[in-house]
Amino acid sequence: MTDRAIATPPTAPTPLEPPALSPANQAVLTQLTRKDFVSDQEVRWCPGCGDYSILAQTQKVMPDFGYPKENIVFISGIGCSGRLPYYMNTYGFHSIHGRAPTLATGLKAARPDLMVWVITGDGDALSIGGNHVLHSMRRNVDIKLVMFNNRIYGLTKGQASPTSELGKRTKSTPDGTIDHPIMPLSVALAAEATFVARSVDTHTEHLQQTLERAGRHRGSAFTEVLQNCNIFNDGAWRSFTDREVRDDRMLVLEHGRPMLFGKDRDRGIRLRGLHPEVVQLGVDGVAEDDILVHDEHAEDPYLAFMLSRMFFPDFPVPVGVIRDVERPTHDELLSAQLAAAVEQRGEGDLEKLLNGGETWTVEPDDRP
Ligand SMILES: Cc1ncc(C[n+]2csc(CCOP(=O)(O)OP(=O)(O)O)c2C)c(N)n1
Ligand code: SF4
Repeated sequence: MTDRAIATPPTAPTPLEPPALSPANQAVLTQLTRKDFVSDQEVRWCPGCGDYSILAQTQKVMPDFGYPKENIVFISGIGCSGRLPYYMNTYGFHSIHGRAPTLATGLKAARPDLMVWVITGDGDALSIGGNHVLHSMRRNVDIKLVMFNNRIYGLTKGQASPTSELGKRTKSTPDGTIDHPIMPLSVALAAEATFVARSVDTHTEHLQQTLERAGRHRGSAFTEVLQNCNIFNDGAWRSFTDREVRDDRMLVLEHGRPMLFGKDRDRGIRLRGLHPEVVQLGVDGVAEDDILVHDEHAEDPYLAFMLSRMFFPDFPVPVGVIRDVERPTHDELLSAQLAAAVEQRGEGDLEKLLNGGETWTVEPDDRP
């Protein structure tokens, strides 16, 4: 083995801990409320947009984390969702299209003590920024990525997005889109995100709890929020999120509890071979013991992937935490590797590296 042998990575990340503060600053922190996270900027979303609710819930959960405002950063790409950092009274970047995870990766590598949130849309995250989202997740960068999914490009006035349904007529697809839509949660799981969840803009209590869970996760946290763009795609999720139908058409996941749903919690999800099926308790001898029990910490992602594929009208739409597992984070691995390199080879010298002798000349004869 050479001295460059693969280092043993630290086992599991420590839960996200706020930075150590003096008692005086700690006292100030405990008094923070939602209002402290509201900036003085005028909110410029269309009246009735689902973004308002996501902003309000985000501001509401912030004091719970015990982080000073100065240690929290919101980074966005381009789109209506991209305006959110202006409205948070924290540090923030409104970056370029699809690149928020990239900026967040750099920031987290340089300042692991910061709590970093990435705000993105379905187009920003899955189309323009698909590559960047993918790699931030597989690296387990400690960022909380919240993707507002309105199934449309809002800011550019209603073109089809990667989550638009097949056949959807939009300004960019006047005869209906011919592209199969992406399931964002499946993408996040395939990309190895260590936390994957879904909530809805109008289900405010559930959204608040989900953001709180995402915020406490150490590692790459992907949260899809089903959001209504009332101007260009009104009612995209209404068929299963409306108050009158949601109990029957949504499955609220809880760790360790059977996957039951319905107003009377009398329907559930059972596994038949490799496929889920909806069953009715008491019919054909189905009992609660037959119903799948949700395990968000399962090491293998198979059932989580199954949940990520379930959708209305064939299935109730799962919401809540689909997966929450531990893996060393990117910044932990990077810090450990840097420390080991310095110990073995001493402090680096950038000047020496740049002016080092390892250069070569390409001769005309070398060309193929
Ligand atoms: C490189 C690049 N491509 C395209 C655009 C145009 N553009 C701006 S916002 C946007 C779509 C945003 O949609 P989404 O991410 O779903 O966010 P929403 O506005 O719906 O919140 C596009 C295509 C751009 N600004 N830069
Ligand atoms: S265009 Fe749609 S997503 Fe954008 S602010 Fe207006 S309602 Fe919201």
